[in-house]
Amino acid sequence: MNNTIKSIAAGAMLAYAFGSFAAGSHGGGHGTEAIGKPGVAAKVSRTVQIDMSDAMRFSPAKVTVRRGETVRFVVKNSGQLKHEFNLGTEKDLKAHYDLMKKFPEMEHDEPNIASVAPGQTGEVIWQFTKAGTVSFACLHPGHYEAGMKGAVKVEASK
Ligand SMILES: [Cu+2]
Repeated sequence: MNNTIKSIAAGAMLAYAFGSFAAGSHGGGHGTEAIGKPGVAAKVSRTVQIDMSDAMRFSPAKVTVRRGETVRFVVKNSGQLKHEFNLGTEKDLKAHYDLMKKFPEMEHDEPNIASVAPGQTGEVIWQFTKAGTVSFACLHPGHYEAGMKGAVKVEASK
C-alpha cells in the first residue's frame, strides 16, 4: 500500500519532468546531444579543477577546450552547502532549474551532473563534440539565481 503510493508519486513526478522537458528541444534521452556526450575515462585529454563555494561561485567560471576533447572535471565543494556541477545548454539548465525549485530534493544520477556534498569532490567526464558554448550551473534553489554558473568555450579543432 505504502509502496503503491510511493510509486504513483514517483510516476507523477516523472510524468511531470518529461512533460516539462517536452517543450524543449530534446530528441529523446536526456537531451545532452547539443552539448556533447558522456566521456570515456581512457580518452581524457585534459583535467580541469573547479571549485564550488558558498559565495555561489564556480572558480574558474570560464573554461576553454577544443572540439572533440574529453575533459575530466574534478569538482570540489569547499562550502558548507551542497552544490552541483551541471553541464547543459543555457535553455536546458533554466528549464531544469524551474523543476528543481519545485522538487528541491531531486537527486541526480546523470553523466553530465556531479552533485557534491560539502567537503567532497565529484567528477564529470565529458566529450565536447560541437564548437560553441556549453554552460554549467549549480541548480540548487537560489544558487543559480545568485550567479552560480559558468561556461565552457568549445573551440573548433584545427
Ligand atoms: Cu550551489
